Amino acid sequence: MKAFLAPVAPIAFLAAALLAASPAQAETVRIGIKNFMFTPMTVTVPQGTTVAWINLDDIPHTVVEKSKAWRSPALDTNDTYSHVFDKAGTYEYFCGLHPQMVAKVIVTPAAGAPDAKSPAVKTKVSMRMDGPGPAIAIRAFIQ
Ligand SMILES: [Cu+2]
Repeated sequence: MKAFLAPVAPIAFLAAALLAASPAQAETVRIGIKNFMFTPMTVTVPQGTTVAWINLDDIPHTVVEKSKAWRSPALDTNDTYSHVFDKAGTYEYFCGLHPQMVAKVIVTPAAGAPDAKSPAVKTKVSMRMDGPGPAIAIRAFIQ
């Protein structure tokens, strides 16, 4: 038994080290898409949380932010889509294929978060609304 477990330890240590190195993405909250509903319909998470949606229906769904700041591709059964919420606020979203499917993510400010204190960083984070390209670049810059 020990022979099988031994190689796992260094990998677990590496995973723990990687998580520690990126505290802003330490937590992932999952939202199921089932019976044409996002479940739960409202989640409240601290800033920096990754939210992952999984489609549990037999038909495709998408996840689209209300102002279309971000959106998933069509998700087939068991497909997942993740978004990192690194700015506090309320984010309403819907399914682009079934617009009656609405839900929201409420992001609370993390204590000591850079954009809660520094106006300079706050300005940079707000540029995320420009589109996915700058969002990735700025996220990398902040981290
Ligand atoms: Cu849908």
